[in-house]
Amino acid sequence: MKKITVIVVVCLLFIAGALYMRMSGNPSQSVPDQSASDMIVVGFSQVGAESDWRMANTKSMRETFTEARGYKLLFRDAQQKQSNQIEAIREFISQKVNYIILAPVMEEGWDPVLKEAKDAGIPFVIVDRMIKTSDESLYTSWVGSDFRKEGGTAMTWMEKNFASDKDLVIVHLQGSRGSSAQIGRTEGLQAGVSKNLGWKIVVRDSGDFTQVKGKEVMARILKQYDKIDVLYCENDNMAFGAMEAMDEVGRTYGVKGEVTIISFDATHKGLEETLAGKINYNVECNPLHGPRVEQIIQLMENGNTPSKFAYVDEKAFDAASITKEDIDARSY
Ligand code: GZL
Repeated sequence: MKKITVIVVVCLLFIAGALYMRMSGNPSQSVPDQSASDMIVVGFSQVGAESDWRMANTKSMRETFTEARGYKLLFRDAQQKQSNQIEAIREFISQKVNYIILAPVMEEGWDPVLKEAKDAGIPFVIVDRMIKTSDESLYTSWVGSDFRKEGGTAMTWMEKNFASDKDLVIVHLQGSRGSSAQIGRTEGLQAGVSKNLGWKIVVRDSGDFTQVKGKEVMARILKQYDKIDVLYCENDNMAFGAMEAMDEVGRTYGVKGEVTIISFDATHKGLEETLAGKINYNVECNPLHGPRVEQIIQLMENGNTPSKFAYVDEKAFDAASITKEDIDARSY
């Protein structure tokens, strides 16, 4: 009798153990990797999570490079630090990924690590912002925005709405200094100001593309300038912060206010504020790069050479004409 009891207890313990292992998802119990070797391994070094635009960009890349679609994505968030991006790229090289994708936080300082990737025979795709390099062969392809053109679009709108000789007090909130987005949008404003002699940039400071910094910088500027005609803000999140700062001291802005706001990105929230008349003009910067980068990778997978540069089409939205349908029609 005793022997049977022991056997039954042992069997029950074994079944319980097996059930536990299965429930806990222990890898040794999970389904073996389906042809893991067939997966295209993509290492993606992302700038960070500093803005709504960046989150939309990350979402587009994550939705594109999924295992169900044949990819293994190694995603690294650099928290807006180039040193973290360089470390991530070296990790990708050591892991022998098939492709390295870089959204560079700034333009300078990439050649050494690009060379290491080239020496390892790993194709390099740059996305969003641009890099400065002494050897264009160090990367295969770039897809992103024409930031100088975005700034020019904003100037065209300003010239339609402000006479060239009108005395304009302009406050300039720049993005992360040294990034292509900041460099191009700043060049656009600079070109407009040098053409329209009444326009004056009275102060320029960086909000690093974040809402918190944008608010902090604008709060300081509001103490120094009791008359501001235009806020030229290099992305929506800094504009949101600047609006908070103006609300706190009772300064008005937008279509019915003192300060005309020009912003960039045309994120969902940015367009809602434009529809509400709080942002006067919003220049789109399209973040949906996932499919574009995949197209480049697929070309290379099939032995073809992708074009070196691909600019995305972008538009702009005026508070005077934007509709709710314009916003509802967009995927971010
Ligand atoms: C632009 C992108 C910029 C956005 C910001 O392509 O690099 O970085 O304008 C983001 O919102 O932080």
